[in-house]
Amino acid sequence: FAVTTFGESHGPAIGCVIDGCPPGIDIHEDDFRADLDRRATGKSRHTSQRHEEDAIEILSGVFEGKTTGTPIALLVRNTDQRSRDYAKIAEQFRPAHADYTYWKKYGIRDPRGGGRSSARETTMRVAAAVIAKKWLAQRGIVVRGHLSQLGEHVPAAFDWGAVEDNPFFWPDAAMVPTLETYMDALRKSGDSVGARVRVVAHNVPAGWGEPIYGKLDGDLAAALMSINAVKGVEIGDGFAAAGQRGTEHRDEMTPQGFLSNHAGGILGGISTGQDLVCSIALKPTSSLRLPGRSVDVHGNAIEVVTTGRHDPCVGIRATPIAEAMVALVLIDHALRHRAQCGDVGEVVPTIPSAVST
Ligand code: EPS
Repeated sequence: FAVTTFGESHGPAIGCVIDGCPPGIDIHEDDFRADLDRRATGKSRHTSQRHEEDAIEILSGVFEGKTTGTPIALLVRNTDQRSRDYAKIAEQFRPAHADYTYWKKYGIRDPRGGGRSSARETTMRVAAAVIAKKWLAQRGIVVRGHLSQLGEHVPAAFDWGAVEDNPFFWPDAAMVPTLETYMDALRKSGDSVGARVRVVAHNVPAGWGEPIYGKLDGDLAAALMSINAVKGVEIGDGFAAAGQRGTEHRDEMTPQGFLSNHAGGILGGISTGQDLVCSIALKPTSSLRLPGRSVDVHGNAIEVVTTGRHDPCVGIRATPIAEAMVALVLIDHALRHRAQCGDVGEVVPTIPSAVST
């Protein structure tokens, strides 16, 4: 299950091609709406106010509502792109933005909006993953995520039921007013802030992943790190493992199942049958109204001020994107496992105390 995307933020359209999708999956254009809306800009005052329709057109690989096994091409036409001042931006590098590295690598870039490096591109990852999530769900596998840190704020309580009821994907409903006030003040200040997103995949069978080249955690790390603005990936306890004792970190086993889940559901690059748990850290958005020192394409010292429609925290919209990357890796490994071992594996019972919230 291989996905590639194409398109620029202010070009005519963005799209993706999916190769190796199993045949016979029911897919209609309406199926994409929910996840694309979860990711979209302009759904609350706390995100970019660009209003895109994000309407999916299925160009190939689906006949009479079912995938045919041939390459699936999906297209979304950009409808709210505005690039009035890009001549100025074209000469400047925003500090902490990919403007600089694209220029250094290619010597040319599309400076309209974020061009190819815009988070707009993640629309198509989410779209591709709608198909992956559907196939996984038919096997009982549910991939879901939530924001687990917004700047200095972390949830004081946890309830999956709260996550979809606020614009932050925040699992603690009582804290939402605090976050609203925090984001309003941040937006007014012109600054931005980082965030952390956690994703859990429930009912992943034991056995997915290859022992060395193609470890499940290695592929997850690569996929999650490929999301714009991601600076860190953790599996299970992640970096906290560096300070733990073996007796604390190990997940003891009983005939009824694992007693804990510090591993995040992966040992030796292969899924254990525990819940798969991973987190990403996203950096603060680099497009800021507050002036920052930089250089232009000629090497002159300049001061950069970025106007336009930007997210004060890209992490707020990253939950569906992180879920999407996890789902894409999981379906790929499920199909590889089936090719080698003959089935998609068996779900291991987990005792309730080790089920991840
Ligand atoms: C983004 C900058 C803004 C956002 C965009 C993400 O777009 P641009 O400057 O390219 O017009 O609106 O988000 C989207 C359009 C989207 O659909 O996610 C950036 O720099 O990443």
